[in-house]
Amino acid sequence: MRETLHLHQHLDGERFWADVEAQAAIGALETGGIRRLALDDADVAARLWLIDQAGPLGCTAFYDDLGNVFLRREGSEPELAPLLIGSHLDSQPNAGAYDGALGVVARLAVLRALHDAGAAHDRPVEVVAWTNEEGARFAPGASGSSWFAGTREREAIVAAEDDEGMPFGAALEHCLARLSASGAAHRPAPYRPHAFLELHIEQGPVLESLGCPVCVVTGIQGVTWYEVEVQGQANHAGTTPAAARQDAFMGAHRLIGALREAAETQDEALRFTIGKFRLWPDSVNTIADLARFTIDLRHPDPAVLDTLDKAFQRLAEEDWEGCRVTLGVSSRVAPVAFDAALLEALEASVASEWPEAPQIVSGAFHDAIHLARCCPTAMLFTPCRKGISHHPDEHIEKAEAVIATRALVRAVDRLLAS
Ligand code: HGY
Ligand code: MN
Ligand code: MN
Repeated sequence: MRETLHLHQHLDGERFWADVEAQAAIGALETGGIRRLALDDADVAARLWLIDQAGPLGCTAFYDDLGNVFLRREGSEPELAPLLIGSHLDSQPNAGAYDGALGVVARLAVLRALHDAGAAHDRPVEVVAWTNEEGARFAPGASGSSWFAGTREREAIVAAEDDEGMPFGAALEHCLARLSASGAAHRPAPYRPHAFLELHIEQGPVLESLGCPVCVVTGIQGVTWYEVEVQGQANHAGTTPAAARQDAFMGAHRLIGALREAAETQDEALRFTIGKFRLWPDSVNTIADLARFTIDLRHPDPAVLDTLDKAFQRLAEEDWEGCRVTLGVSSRVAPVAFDAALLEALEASVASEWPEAPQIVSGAFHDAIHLARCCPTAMLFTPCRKGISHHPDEHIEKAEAVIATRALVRAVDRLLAS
């Protein structure tokens, strides 16, 4: 192992924060939040902004067949598998400015530190912004990273449609054309990184409650997404007697009550969320003939997710106001435990910044949940105020974000020296 480069001494906190604010302006809403839905114009603008940073840093910008954007800092041994660090730039519909983006900007700070230090290293370093981590516009999430890691096929991903019927594939073609026009090089095939690191906001209350600016994340809980359809019969709201109705709303309403009851049989670690609910024909005086809703189910123990999956499938087969129910799984990702050796390197880096930092299992999923299935992977968290996220009130403190980014720089330094 060679001497580390003391890269952390080259972290320019002011420049880092200027980048955080530059990113936050892309897709900014008047209400104070941001909206950068996967592959929309604001999301593409954020990627183009990242590509623009490559040249001055002596890096090369690439994009792949899923629109993942990479900045590569060459090493003296270019054939070595790169150390990959990254996160995502897309957001929820009415989001804060730090979920994902903080991680991408912190990586930029790593490249700036390497550049300012005139660092020589054998292994290439790559920064990546993954496509469609959130899954808010096109379900399921983590499209770019799951394809790159080999856990999902491109065909299935591009077939997804948004609520307006726009296919992922069409939005992707538009994005790839913009990335190509930017001068970034096209690199079709994924590769197997030497290791993957992700710094992300915690999106929970633990670190803030401890006054801790950074910690190691040891794994991510499991997550299953369902799409449920309740098919009834439209009819006149004023003339149709109760006994003659097949009311999709009432069927969905009762079914949701039963699903929730099944979920409540599990421990308080379970997370059961219905985030989308739509009715057709969506008219005040017509009985709904179709209800569609989603379920987001999470737990650290795969056995619990499996038990509830069976219970949900059984409930879907029962009669709900004479309607027909289909319950489909749009995403099922098992929990991951991150790589022990990588965690050790991260722990040492975090301890240099904050000796008494805790270790956390992430309640939110991240691109790292897929990368962990193709290379040694681990994460760092930094706090957000009151743990609020997926909301315009999402907030981070500059001083804490700089400490967390310095821990990331130390980890990269340590891994490049090993
Ligand atoms: O849903 C999640 O856990 C992530 O924020 N996309
Ligand atoms: Mn995120
Ligand atoms: Mn998110």
